[in-house]
Amino acid sequence: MGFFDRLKQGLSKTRESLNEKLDSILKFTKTIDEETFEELEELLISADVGVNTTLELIERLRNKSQKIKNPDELKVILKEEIISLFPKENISLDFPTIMLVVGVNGVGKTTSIGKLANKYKNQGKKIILAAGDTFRAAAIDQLEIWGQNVGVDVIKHQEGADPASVLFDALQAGKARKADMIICDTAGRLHTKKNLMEELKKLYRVCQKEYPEANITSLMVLDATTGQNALIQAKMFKEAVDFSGIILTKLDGTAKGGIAIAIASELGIPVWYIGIGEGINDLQEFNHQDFVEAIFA
Ligand SMILES: Nc1nc2c(ncn2[C@@H]2O[C@H](COP(=O)(O)OP(=O)(O)O)[C@@H](O)[C@H]2O)c(=O)[nH]1
Ligand SMILES: [Mg+2]
Repeated sequence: MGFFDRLKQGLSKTRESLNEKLDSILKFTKTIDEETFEELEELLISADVGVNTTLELIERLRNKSQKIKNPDELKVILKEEIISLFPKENISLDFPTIMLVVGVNGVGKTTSIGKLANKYKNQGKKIILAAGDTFRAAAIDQLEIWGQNVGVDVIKHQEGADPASVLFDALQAGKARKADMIICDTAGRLHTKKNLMEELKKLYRVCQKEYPEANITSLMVLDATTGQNALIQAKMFKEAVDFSGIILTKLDGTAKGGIAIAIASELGIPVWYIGIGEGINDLQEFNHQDFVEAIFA
C-alpha cells in the first residue's frame, strides 16, 4: 500500500464521521443558508475540531458565502480554509540532534520512539535511545525491546534512577559513537506535576550543557483519542518546554481526528508526525494537505 492509501486507511474512522456526514448534509442542501452552516458547525464540533476553531471556520465560510454557489463549492472552500489553519513549517532536523520526547502517560511516547528509530535508521542515521522514563521498570524494558527490534543501542539505568544521569550517559555515548540522533524517552507521570515539569527542564539543561553542538528537538506526544484533553496537556507542557513539534498518535483509533485541526489552529505548534497504528511502520511524517485530502476523500 502506498503512503496516501495507508494514511486514508488510518484515518478511516474520522473520514466516516466527517466526510460521510458532510456528504449526507450536502446531499439535501439546495442553497447554502444559515441552516447549512448550523449543521456544519455541529458536525465539526462532533469530530473534535473544537468550538473555537469551528466558529472560526464557520465565520470564514459565512464571509465567503456570496462566492459559494453550490454544496460542492462549499466542500472545496471548507477544505481550503482548514488547510490554511495549519502552520506552514515542516519537520526540520539538524543533525546531530537530541530528541526529547515528552507527554503524559500512555499517549504513545515509547512506541513512537521505536517507530522513529526505525524510520531514521532506515534512512542511514545512527541512533541511540535513552531510557529516560525510569519511573517504572516496565518502561525501561519496553524501550529496550524496541531497541532490539529496530537494532539500535539503548542506554539505561535502574528503575528509579535520575533521568538526567541516563541522558548524560546517552549524550556521552552519542558523542563517542558519532550518533546522528539521541532519542530520549521521558516519564509521563511523577509524584506531582511540578516535579515532572522541573525534570523536563533539567533534561533540557543537561543537553545544553553537555552537548551544546547538538540541536535539541523537543516533541510533545498527544493521543488523538483523548480529544480536547490533548489541547489542555499541550498547554500545560508548553510552560516548561519549548516544543519543536507534535507527534499525534492513535489517529487510527478515533473518529475524532478533527483534533489535528484544533491543535493546528489553537497551539501554533506544527504536527510533525502522526501515528496511525501500533506497528513499526505506522508512523508518518505529517503533511496537512494530505491529511485534509484523506479525511475528505
Ligand atoms: N492504535 C494505535 N495505538 C498506539 C499508537 N501509538 C501508540 N499506541 C499504543 O498505545 C499504548 C501506549 O503506548 P506507549 O508507547 O507505551 O505510551 P507511553 O506511556 O507514552 O510511552 C500502547 O499499547 C501502544 O501500542 C497508534 O498510533 N495507534
Ligand atoms: Mg513509555
